[in-house]
Amino acid sequence: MKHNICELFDIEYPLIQGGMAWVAEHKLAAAVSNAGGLGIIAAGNAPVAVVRDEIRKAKELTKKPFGVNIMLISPNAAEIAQLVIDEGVKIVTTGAGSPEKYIPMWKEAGIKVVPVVSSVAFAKRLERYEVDAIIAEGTEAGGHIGENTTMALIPQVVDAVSIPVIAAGGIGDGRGLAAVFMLGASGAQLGTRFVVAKESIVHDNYKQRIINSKDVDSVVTGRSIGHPVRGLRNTMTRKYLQMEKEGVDFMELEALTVGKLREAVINGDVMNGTVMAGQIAGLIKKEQTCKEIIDEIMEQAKELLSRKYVI
Ligand code: TUI
Repeated sequence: MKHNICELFDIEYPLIQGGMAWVAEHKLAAAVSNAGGLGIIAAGNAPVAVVRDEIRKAKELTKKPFGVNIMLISPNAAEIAQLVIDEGVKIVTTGAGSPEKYIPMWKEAGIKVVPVVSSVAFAKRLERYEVDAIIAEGTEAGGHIGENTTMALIPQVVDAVSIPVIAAGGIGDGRGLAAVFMLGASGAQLGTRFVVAKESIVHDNYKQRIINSKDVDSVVTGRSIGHPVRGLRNTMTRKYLQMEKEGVDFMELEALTVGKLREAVINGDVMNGTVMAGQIAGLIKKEQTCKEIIDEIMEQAKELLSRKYVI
């Protein structure tokens, strides 16, 4: 294998937990890191003081490395970019925008920088900034997404850059991990599977909605306005899609979603809130601890990768 992300991040297994706003807080991140993966705290739109507190609490729960995800469209992104340096965070992942202006200060501070991208062009652009690895995310992922599928995106990004590529989007078990290794990835990032982890603070209604979902249950809202977001179908997505079809303007559609992720994740309103989840939700059948999830994925992937295939 070309790259070893376990060495890069000083972790045991090549598995990263996605930086999901509201979901990826310190307990989940610490549980993933303690189980040998790379736990991530998502800053989302949270104020700096909240993220600082999350980082400090995670440090109390684990001595293993963990990262912070910075959502670049957050109004607090610049302050959080500085906070991760002040708090001695070792790894930063970014999403929903370009981290270019922050990369020099993070590199200077010795932080490993790992942006999430959904296209080859953006991966190449960021490689020139000497990022340490790239997370290439397919359209199967939950939340804010690009157009390419993981199957098509990963080999193209792998061929275009010489840094490690971590695959995301549509990976939920050891078969997914083994498959993305075959595509040239050096590891995988999983979101939806960790939403239903025992250590996840997500409301039980949200977890049950994922556990009970089928392959066809996710929909993409906001495509027509250039802001595609994948989530599970409900009253909210039906209303959004109807308004989108009627050509309602960007601001009005955006207004419909304000505060709705929190409504579902924290308050459990899975009908009127935004239930972000990936296409792999249909595969997830039970709540498990992060350790059970990671051990199961690794065992399954190892068995598959040791098989002899007939060609
Ligand atoms: O960031 C994500 N997924 C997210 S962010 C998010 S926050 C939110 N969104 C809507 C409603 C409420 C909350 C939810 N899900 N994934 C990583 C990712 N980033 N995928 C694609 C990108 C991306 C998109 C545009 C990266 C860069 C980019 O533009 C860069 C440029 O400047 O061209």
